Amino acid sequence: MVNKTEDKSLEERGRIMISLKYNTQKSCLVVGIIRCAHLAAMDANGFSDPYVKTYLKPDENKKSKHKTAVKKKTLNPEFNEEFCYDIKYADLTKKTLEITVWDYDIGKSNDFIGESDAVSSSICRCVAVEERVQ
Ligand SMILES: [Ca+2]
Repeated sequence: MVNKTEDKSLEERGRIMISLKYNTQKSCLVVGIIRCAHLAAMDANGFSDPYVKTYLKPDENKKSKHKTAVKKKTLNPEFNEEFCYDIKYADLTKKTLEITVWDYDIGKSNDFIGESDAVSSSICRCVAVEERVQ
């Protein structure tokens, strides 16, 4: 995993806690979006309406796109959602997991809050990792 936490020159946009597990019985990668903390405020009221999108790439059909529910008016959302990706264990090293955080807006396009460092799915042996959003 790329860890840029020491790099203070990058503006911090918040933190995201995720979990990565591989289920050998079902041959699937289980991506857990647990929570975010200290997200950037994108709305005039000083909050955001955050949700998280996950994407296992490369993926021509865009079938691997998932998103969590929107949490209204918070900078510290709790999601506790899991997404399963059917993939052979041996193929994990060919994939990259992209995780982005967005602010939901009514009537206009949603604002991008941040993206975690690319999480290589080859680190799926990790049970839980904390990633910085930037
Ligand atoms: Ca909003």
